[in-house]
Amino acid sequence: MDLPRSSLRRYFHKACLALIAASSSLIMAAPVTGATTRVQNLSGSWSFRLPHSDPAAASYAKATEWHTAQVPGHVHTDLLAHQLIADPYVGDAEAALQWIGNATWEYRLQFDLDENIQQARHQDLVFEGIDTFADIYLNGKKIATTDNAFRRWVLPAKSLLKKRQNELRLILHSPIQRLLPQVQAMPFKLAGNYPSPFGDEPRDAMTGNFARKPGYHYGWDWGPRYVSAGIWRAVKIVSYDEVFLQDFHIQQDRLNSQRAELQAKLELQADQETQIDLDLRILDPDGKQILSKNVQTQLGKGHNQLALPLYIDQPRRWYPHGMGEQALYSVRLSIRKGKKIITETTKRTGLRQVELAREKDQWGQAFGFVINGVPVFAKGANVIPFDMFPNRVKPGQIRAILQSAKEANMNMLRLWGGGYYESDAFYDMADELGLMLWQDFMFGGGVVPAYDPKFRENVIAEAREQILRLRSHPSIVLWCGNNEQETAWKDWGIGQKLTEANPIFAAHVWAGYQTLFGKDLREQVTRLGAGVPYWSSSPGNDLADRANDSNNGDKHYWDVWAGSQAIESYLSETPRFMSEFGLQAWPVQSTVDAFAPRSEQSSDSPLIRAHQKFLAGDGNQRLLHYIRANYPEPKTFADFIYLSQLMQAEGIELAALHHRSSKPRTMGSLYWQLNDVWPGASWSGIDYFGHWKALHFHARRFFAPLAVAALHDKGITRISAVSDLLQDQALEWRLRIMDVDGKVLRDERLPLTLTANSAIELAQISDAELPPASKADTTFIVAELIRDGNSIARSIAYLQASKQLALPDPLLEATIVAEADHYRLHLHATKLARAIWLDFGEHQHSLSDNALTLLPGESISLRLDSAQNLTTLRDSLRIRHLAQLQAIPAATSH
Ligand code: BMA
Repeated sequence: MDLPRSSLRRYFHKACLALIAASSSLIMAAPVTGATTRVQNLSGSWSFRLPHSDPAAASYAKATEWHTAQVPGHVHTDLLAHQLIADPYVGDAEAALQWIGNATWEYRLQFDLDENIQQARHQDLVFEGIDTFADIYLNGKKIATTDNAFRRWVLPAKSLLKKRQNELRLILHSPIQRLLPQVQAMPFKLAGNYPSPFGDEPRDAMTGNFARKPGYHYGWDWGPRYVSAGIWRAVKIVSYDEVFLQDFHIQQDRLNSQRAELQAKLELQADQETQIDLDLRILDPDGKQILSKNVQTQLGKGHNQLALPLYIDQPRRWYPHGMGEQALYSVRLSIRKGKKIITETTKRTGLRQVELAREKDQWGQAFGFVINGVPVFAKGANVIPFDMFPNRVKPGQIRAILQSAKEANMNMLRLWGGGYYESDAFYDMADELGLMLWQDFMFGGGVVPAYDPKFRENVIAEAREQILRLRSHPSIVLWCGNNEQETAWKDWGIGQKLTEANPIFAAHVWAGYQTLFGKDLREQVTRLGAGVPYWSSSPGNDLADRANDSNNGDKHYWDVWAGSQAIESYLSETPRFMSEFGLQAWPVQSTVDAFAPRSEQSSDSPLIRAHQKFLAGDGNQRLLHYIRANYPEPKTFADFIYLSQLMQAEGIELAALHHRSSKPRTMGSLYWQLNDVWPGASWSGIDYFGHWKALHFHARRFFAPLAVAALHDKGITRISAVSDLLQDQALEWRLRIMDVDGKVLRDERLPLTLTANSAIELAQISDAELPPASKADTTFIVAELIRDGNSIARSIAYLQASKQLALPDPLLEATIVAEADHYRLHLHATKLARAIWLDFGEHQHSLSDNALTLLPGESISLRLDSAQNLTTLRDSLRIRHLAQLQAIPAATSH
């Protein structure tokens, strides 16, 4: 939806310039460069070693020598770079690498001060992130101790810095060893997450919940345990003279299609009273300057807050993709003192309003997002970290995955709380791509010592810094206290068990929880979060009695998978907003090949099991349980990969289509999970290397703006049409009842006016009323939406489980032809070709579609991109489909 942007009128309201001089307090410095504010980057040639005094030194003597280190980085990746350890992602390296998390590490940098900062009046050493417990020494003097991987550390260093030969040294303590004594001393323990199976930490004294460090480092049910340490974000010296810009923010006071009322808010530190010139320019989303203004103002000594009102008439508002444009304005600020530039910086932001709809209605209490006044059904997935070692994540890797999310018609991602607050690049891309973000604070599960005021203070400082860093991003639409901590306490027996053991301590723990997640974090978000709503826990109902309630608030639904219930149970669960549900699958063959040789690929081989992390049971058995319920038995590991992906894709599709059909009762469907942290089995739709599993191809169809759902359950096929578009659609819908050989038993088309932003049930067809010639094992129902004569959405319902279908050989014909700069793959099926999967062995390629079903007599033409020549592609094309596993012995089917 393009908004009118003619007659832009704007002005700068000088009269309302507010100037408040307050007392001086050290606020985290914004990363501003240029002019008298200058930055020396201290990333680069660091060294690291295992100190000789560490108990591990005797066994790992080579690591006690100084080796070059990468900063930002992690000790695991530094050790790997020097081949001091095996690749943590290959084979079953994990157990043998646990000593690293129990050791102390020393990092060192020698440096000269850049010439242009030597005379600066202020020289601050800034660490953007340290994982986690460090003592920092500058030129032999201890200048700080750190205890939170999610915070920045700004350390005034002028008095210690020399022109030449400075030495910066960090001792990084083992997070386990640092916390273990205090945890072991507790008479009653707090429930943690996943105990280590490797013996590096006692199972009854888990330390992870006490550390402000990425929770997933301690092992999760989709990733390995690598309790890493490192200087994981940039290090620099920020120098300045008499005035320093600490924060710059564009506050949105009022916004509608007519007008945006904004304020440019500045926080400045001044050594003494002084006069400065501010130059502010606003560039519209096309980069055209729409405002330029100079203001002269007086700063008081110490901390100064400035508020400069701004107005934009007929603003272009930011929308999630699919609803409108991703309009982004840039505000350029230049601060001068006389002729001298103090600092120059640019802030990019989008103008949008976000509300969390919480109406009480006939079902309970709603949970849904309203953007610029328009209710939006959230479609997407949960995001986990992109790597065990964040320094390895390149912007291109993030972009490929976020782009894939957009391509699959997702409009929301939930950044789950067991990882870390993402890089600026991540949020910039989400703004550009129109992906709404549900941002958890970093609490992944279990119970934290929120009753400890020092712990809370540390979290509040972290929250404040992160909110200030991220509040300009229009993509962020929710701040959420934590993942699953409330439901764990209330529903998983954790609260009850502790109450039985020690009611006073339990009450203390719960009171701490309520203070941190009910009050402290809410206050920070309300005060600093630029109008973004706060939600105390997912799943939850904002601290109401019941935490994971289908009628109120958001829901995590794990009866399917964790509870082993049938996939059809998804159809009996109609939440207000489904923020987690999931099914596992193995990644594509080439990804499995990256960590295990073919000879080791079987569902119970040690290497395969090392990459199957589901810990609450046997993951491969759970996969087999779900495959066996619906599909033929896998005979080879390749079958297992194919069938696990098919089961995952069809299961999630069933749930997501049910959620979408239940709009407006249900207003979101975020499956678990979008991406992977390493190559292995998991709930992801995209694997570690960025390859789409069958699920992601399905997601592009089941999340399409216009969709049709034919959902068969208990002898009835319910057909619904869904539209996320904001205009009514004049369509037709087509219903066919046909068999696997192509015989059509019924074919009807009806006109359909699909109301904007709605879902409607079109028909209910019971098996009993199907045409007499129908047979349960060969007949199926095809529902389609038709626009201008073309099928734009399709859903197929089978009358019984796939393994009971009599699928014929579809007589597939495939041809590949070369076109200008790519290839085309033509496929034709004479009979029903169910669940086709195309690949080219080890040859890298990209196909415009995959994981598809062709109706009898149907053809499709796919774009194929590959660096390989035509002959190689023709020779290496492998086509899988379901009938192969049912008709032909599987051993010969791949
Ligand atoms: C959810 C998440 C994760 C977990 C996933 C799969 O509850 O919050 O903690 O990885 O389940 O079990």
